[in-house]
Amino acid sequence: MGRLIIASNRTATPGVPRAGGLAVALKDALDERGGGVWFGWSGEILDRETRGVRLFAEGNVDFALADLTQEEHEGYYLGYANDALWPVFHYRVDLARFDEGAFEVYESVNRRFGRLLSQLLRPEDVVWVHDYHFLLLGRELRHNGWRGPIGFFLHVPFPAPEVFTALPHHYRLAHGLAEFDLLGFQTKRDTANFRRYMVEHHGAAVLEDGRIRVFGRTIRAEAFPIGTDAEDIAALAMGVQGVASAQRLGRIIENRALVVGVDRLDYSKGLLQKVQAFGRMLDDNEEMRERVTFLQIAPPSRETVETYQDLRDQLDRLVGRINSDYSDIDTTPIRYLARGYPREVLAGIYRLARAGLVTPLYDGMNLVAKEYVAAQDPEDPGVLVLSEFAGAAEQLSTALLVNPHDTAGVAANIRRALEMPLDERKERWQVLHEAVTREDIAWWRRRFLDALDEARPA
Ligand code: GDG
Repeated sequence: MGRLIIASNRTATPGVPRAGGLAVALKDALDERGGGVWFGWSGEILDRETRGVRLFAEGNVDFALADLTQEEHEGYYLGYANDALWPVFHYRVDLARFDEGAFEVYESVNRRFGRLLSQLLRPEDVVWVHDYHFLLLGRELRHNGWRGPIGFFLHVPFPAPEVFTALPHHYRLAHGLAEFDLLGFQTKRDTANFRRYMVEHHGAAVLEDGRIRVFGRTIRAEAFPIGTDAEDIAALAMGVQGVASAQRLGRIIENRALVVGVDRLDYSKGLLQKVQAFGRMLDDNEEMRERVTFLQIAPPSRETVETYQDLRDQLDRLVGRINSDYSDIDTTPIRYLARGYPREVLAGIYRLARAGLVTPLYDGMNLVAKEYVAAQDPEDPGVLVLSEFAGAAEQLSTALLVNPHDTAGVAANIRRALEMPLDERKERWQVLHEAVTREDIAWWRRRFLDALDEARPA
């Protein structure tokens, strides 16, 4: 079996213990195959271009890291990936900026990284590219003569063709995507969008076995819903630190039921709508005001981008308004913390929370939903309130599924979650738990790599 070569914008940090999740899963994948390379951006931004990659060996895995110049960071990362692709892939064409220069830099970084990566490849290797930063990396590897298998996994949604085509360069991106042999998406919905886009805009033919014939190539596109490290989360929730954090919070909130949300501070996560819905629940249900408290953890991301600063300002104001309406000398309805916490603390809090409120406007998967399920006490599980627009909704159908734009509906479901009888909570949770533990992160990576081993270039 050849080595596994992973390419992702950011890699795990060589030599530093991993907290869990994707970083551990990909490192396990590399180890399981007897070694390989994890290639990506070092996180360094330099004044001028450096040639080549820096290699760090960790056991039989090499981390190969390349730096970006200031201009590359602005055009490729901030400009095209985060300011054009991220909003369009999350159905926010209104927030996208289509800057010709940024696209050119995106293309040139993919070209340079493709060249650097191709120098590390050996004939039997298998390449696995991750996410929207590297849509053109497959094409660049082919330009550099690579004929072996290349898989691609998209962590964010693939939007409906009517939205994807808003990207002025979608045609070029489509050509790039067709150079991968296997395209993995989070959901059936995303896979269908991709297939429809290829058929309607590029005259693709879908073969009997589901493969797609387009631009003279035959490729596979399938759903590989990403999972979480469910057993680890459960163990953390019951571990010393998890229990201690839950006890500490439990003392503060006394006998109030806890509703919890954990989201990066990003407009795709529907934070404003969620807080509005919680406020609406308090407006509509006087008796609940004494009985419930909402903890929203929202670590800031992309803080230099204006849209993210605006979101932060709006959220600060909205939470402030609701708290000033409903706080009392000894109570605060919403605890909103714009910072991150260790995984152990999150796991303990998930287990304490009577309801998990995961209501993105659009999300590739949403791992918080799965982590919340994994952390519950089987004898007294909390209820997951989940957006129907999170990829996770395809697997987690016994959650309380909500439309995050429907403020009254979300408010009603928060209440329903808090009042749900134990039998129903258990029944719903058992189905969710079965899905989350069976289709966990190890299952995801193995399924993808098995499919990639079968998908030889045609
Ligand atoms: C992208 C896609 C897809 C959050 N706050 C803290 C913290 N987290 C952890 C969560 C979870 C992860 O970060 C976030 O994952 P999500 O899936 O919720 O969302 P994105 O960051 O947008 O990820 C998404 C994912 O890729 C994987 O394919 O599911 O759809 O958008 O694991 O627990 N972790 C710690 N402290 C925090 O404060 N330690």
